[in-house]
Amino acid sequence: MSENEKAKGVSRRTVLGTTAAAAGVGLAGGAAIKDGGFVSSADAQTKNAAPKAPAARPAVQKTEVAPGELDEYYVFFSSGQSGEMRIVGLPSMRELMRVPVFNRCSATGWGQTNESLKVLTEGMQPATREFLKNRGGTFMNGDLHHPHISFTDGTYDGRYAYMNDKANSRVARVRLDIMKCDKIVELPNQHTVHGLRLQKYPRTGYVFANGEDGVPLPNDGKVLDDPKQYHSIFSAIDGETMKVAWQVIVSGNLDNVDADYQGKYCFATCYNGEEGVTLAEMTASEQDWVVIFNIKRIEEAVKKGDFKEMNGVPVIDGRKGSAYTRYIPVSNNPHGMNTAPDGIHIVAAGKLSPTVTVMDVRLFDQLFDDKIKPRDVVVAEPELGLGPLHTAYDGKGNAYTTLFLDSQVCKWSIDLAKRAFKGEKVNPILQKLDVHYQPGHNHSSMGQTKEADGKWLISLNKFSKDRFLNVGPLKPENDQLIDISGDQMKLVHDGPSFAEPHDATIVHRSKINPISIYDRADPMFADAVKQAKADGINLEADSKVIRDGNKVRVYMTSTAPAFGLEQFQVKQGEEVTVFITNIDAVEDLTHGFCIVNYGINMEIGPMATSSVTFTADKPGVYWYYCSWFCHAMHMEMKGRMFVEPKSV
Ligand code: CUK
Ligand code: CUA
Ligand code: CA
Repeated sequence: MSENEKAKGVSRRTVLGTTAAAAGVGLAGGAAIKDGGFVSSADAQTKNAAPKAPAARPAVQKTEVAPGELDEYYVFFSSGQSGEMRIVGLPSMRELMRVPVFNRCSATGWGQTNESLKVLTEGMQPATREFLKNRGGTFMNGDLHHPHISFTDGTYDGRYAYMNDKANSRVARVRLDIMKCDKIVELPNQHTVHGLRLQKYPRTGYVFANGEDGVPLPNDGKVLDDPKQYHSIFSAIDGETMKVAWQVIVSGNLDNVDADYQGKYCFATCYNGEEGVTLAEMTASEQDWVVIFNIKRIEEAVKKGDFKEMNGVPVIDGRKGSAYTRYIPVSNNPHGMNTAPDGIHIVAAGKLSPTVTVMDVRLFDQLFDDKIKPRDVVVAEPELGLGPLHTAYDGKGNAYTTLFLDSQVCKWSIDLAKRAFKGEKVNPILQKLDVHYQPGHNHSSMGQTKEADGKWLISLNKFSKDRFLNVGPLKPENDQLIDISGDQMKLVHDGPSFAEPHDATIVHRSKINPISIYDRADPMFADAVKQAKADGINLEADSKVIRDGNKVRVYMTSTAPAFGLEQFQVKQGEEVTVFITNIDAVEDLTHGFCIVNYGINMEIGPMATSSVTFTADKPGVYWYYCSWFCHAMHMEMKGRMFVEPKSV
C-alpha cells in the first residue's frame, strides 16, 4: 500500500475488508460491506481547514440551555475502557460529572482512599485477591460498557445505576443519592461480562449479566486448548445484596441482554453458536441464536437443588434441550437486544445480517410449554440496512436501529414490519438519517422504560473523523443528539467524548434526586466512624494523633480555610492513616487533602470523612494542602507532615 493510500485511510478499510473476507463474513441478500464498512475518507487526515458553511437548520426542539437554566434529562454514560461512569445533561450535552468505578481517579482518590479500596476489593473472588496481592491489591483498569438505572414497576426509581466491567468480569453499583460507587462484585466462573440489563418488574431485583467468552470450568489450567470443554455463563445478581443469586451454563456465548416488563423472562443474543475460538470459526454458520431464560423455572431449580455449586454459586445447566432455556435461531452474529416500551416486542439486531428479528414475549409461555416451535415467536424480520447493532424506541410504535456499516440511524415501524412479515406489500422503513460515523448504541429519552417519551435520541458514534478540530491520531468519539419529536429525525448536536461510550441511559430529571451534603451516618465512611469511636475521637470536633504500636492514626477536621492540624509528626516506616472530616455543612464546599511528593490525594465532600493509609517511608518535611479550591485563603489551607528518620 502506498503512503498516499495510507494517508487516505485506506488501511483501515482494507484491514476490515480482508479480515472479513478471510473469515467468510457474508451479508445476507448478497449485500457487500459498503466501502469496507467505513466512511469514504479522501480527507481522513483531517486538517484544521476553514469551517464549512453550516447547513440550514430545520425547526427543532430547543437544545440551548441558557446560563442558569438546567437540563431536562440526565444521561448516564458508560466510558468503555476509561472505566468510569459519566453524567451528561441533555439536551445541552454538557458533561456534568465523572464517577470513577473501575478506574483510578487522581481528583477523588478513588483506588487510593480506604473507603474506595473497600468497595474495590470486598466483592473479589479469593483467588483474585491472592493474584493481586503484589499488584496494588486491585485491578488498575476496567471496561465499563452498560450503565442501567434500577426499576420499579417498569420505570426508573432513582435508587441505583448498575454497570459491567468487560475487562475483569465485574458488576458495579453506583448510589444515585451521592453518585458514588458503593458495591462491586467479581463474578465467579464467568470470563468477561458483556451485556448487562436489569429486571424491570416488579423491581430491580436481578441484574442480568452475560458471559461473553467461554472457558473451562474450573479455569485452573488443567484444560487449555480444548474448546469443547469451554462454557459461557449467564449470571443473575441480587441488586440489593450485590451477591450472585444464580448462574446458567449456556450453549454458545452471550453478547447483549434485556428483560421483559412482566418479570418472567430475560433474553440474550449469541454470536458464537459455533463455539469457535477464531474469527473464522465464530462466523462460520448461517445462524446463531437468542437464548431465552425462564426466571421462574430457574428460581424453582435453585430451590429444589437442580444445580451444581461452583465457587459458592448455584450453577444451572441451561444448554440446548434444558427446561430452563429456549434457543431461537436468528441470522448469524446478532448483537443488540432491546425490549420495546410496549412490553410486547423484543428486537435482536442482526449485525452481519441486514435484518433485525422481532419477537413477541406473549408467546414465550407457549414456547416453554412446547406448544409452539422456537421460530414461531418471531413476528417480524425487516431488512433495514447494513450492520444493525442496537435499537431504541419512542413509545409511539417506532423503532430506531443503528446501522454501523451504513453510518445511519434507521427509523422503522414495528407494526408495518409485522404486516410486511405476514406478506402485505408495505415498507416498514420510515426514514434513514446519516450519522457521523459508524454508530454503536443509540438511546431515546426514557426509551428503555414504559414511559418512553419520544423526544430525543442520541447516537453513540464510534468515529468522529472530521467532525471536530483535529487533536491528533487519537480522535474523540461523537455522540450525536437527534430530535425525534416530529415525523422526521433531525440531527441537532455533535458531542465529542473520550474513550469510549458504548451505552447510555437517558433519564428524566424528575426521577433522580441526589443530596448535596453527606449524612454523617452514611455507610461510605462507617468504618472510619467506627475506628474513631474506638480511639475516643469525635470526628467532627477533634484533631489529634493516635499512636498504636507501628500504626499512627491522624485525625483532623477541615473547614475552609484550615485543617484541624497545621502539623503532625510520624516516624519513618510507620503505617499512617489520615482521616479528614469536612465539617463545612455547605453545598458545593468540597475540600481535598494532598501530601506533596507522597503521591496522596483525595476528595472530602461536605460533612464526609475520607481516609488514606500509607507507609511513611521517606523522611523529611512534606507539606500537605487542600487540593479543592474552597476559599479566598484556599492557597493557605495547608500544613506540614514531619517524617522523623529511623535512628541508624
Ligand atoms: S456493546 Cu459497544 S456498540 Cu458493549 Cu453494548 Cu454494542
Ligand atoms: Cu479547602 Cu481548598
Ligand atoms: Ca456466529
